[in-house]
Amino acid sequence: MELFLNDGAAFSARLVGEFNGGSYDLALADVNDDARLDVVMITYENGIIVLFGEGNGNFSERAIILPASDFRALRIDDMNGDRRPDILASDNATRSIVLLTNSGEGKFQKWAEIHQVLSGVFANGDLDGDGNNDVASGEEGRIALYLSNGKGTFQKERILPLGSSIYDLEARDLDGDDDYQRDSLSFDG
Ligand SMILES: [Ca+2]
Ligand SMILES: [Ca+2]
Ligand SMILES: [Ca+2]
Repeated sequence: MELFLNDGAAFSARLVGEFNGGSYDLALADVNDDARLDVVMITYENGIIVLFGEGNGNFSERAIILPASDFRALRIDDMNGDRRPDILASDNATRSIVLLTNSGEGKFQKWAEIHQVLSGVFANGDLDGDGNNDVASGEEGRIALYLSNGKGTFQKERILPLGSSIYDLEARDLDGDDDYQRDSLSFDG
C-alpha cells in the first residue's frame, strides 16, 4: 500500500506496507482515540487489520482484528451509539456482514453477524431517521434493510424488490427532505 503525501505543490509516494496476496478494501478513522487517523483494511493474508497512524504519514503498529476469511468490503461507523468507530465487513465465505464493535484503544470484539447476505455489497447509514445507524445489503433482485435497535443489534430484514442485478450500494438523502431519512441508490451493472 502506498500513501501519497501532498505538500501543497505536489504529491510524493511513500510505501506503507506490502501485503502478500494484496488487499480488497480500506477505510480511515481514528479507532484508538489519539486524534490520529488510522487505516483499517482487508488483506488477503491476515484478514482485517489496523495500521495505527502516528499523524505524520507513518504507521508504527499493526493489529490483526479478525483472521483471514473471504472479506470483500468494509465500512467504519458508530453502530452502537458510544461514539467510537466500529467496523462492518462483508464475508463471502459465510454470506454475512460482521459487526466488530470498538472497545477502545483500537481493540474490537465481534458483536453481531447479519446472515443470508447473497453478495458482498452493502451500505450503512441512518435509514429510518431514529439516530441509530442501519445496514442495507444489495442482493440478487432485492435490497435487504437491517434497521438497528441501537447498541449494535438489528431487526429482522425488510426487503425492497429490485428489477436488476446489483454491483454497488450507497445510502444518502437524495430528495433533500431534510429529516435525516436516507434514500437508497443502487447501481445497475
Ligand atoms: Ca488513531
Ligand atoms: Ca461504537
Ligand atoms: Ca436507524
